[in-house]
Amino acid sequence: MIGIINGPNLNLLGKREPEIYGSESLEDINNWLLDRVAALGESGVIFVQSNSEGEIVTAIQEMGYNPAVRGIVINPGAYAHYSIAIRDAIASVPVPVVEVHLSNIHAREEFRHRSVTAGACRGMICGLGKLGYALAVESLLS
Ligand code: CA2
Repeated sequence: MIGIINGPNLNLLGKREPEIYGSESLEDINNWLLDRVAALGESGVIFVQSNSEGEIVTAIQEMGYNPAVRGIVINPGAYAHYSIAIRDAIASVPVPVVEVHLSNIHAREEFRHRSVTAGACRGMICGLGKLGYALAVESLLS
């Protein structure tokens, strides 16, 4: 089982700013990812999207202490840039976590250059669009 967490505003994917985030919806990306995960021999995926910091912390804790979960992929959205609570939650769970950003946060506004959550993760992928989620899953299963 793999957990996929998407943070604030990612439910709007495909509706605005396609030049930055692409034209696919989060549901499109999640369906594409399900096939990619199945191709890697792992059938179970838990998807969570939340606009709320506390709900994301709870999702990390629940997935992170679920013995069936082999790893978590998280796109914390803008919380990556300032949420110590999400960083602490990532640091506190025994399962590996990989952070993903659709856009290259280093090529954007300066306030997006720093991720406070990435330092608690096994690794971080940014700028590769939806492929980043699949590569993150592959790394967690390998
Ligand atoms: O590149 C990413 O994946 C981000 O995590 C996306 C966040 C942003 O705050 C991070 O700096 C980088 C924002 C997601 C907002 O998504 C939207 C999608 C469609 C329309 C408007 C916002």
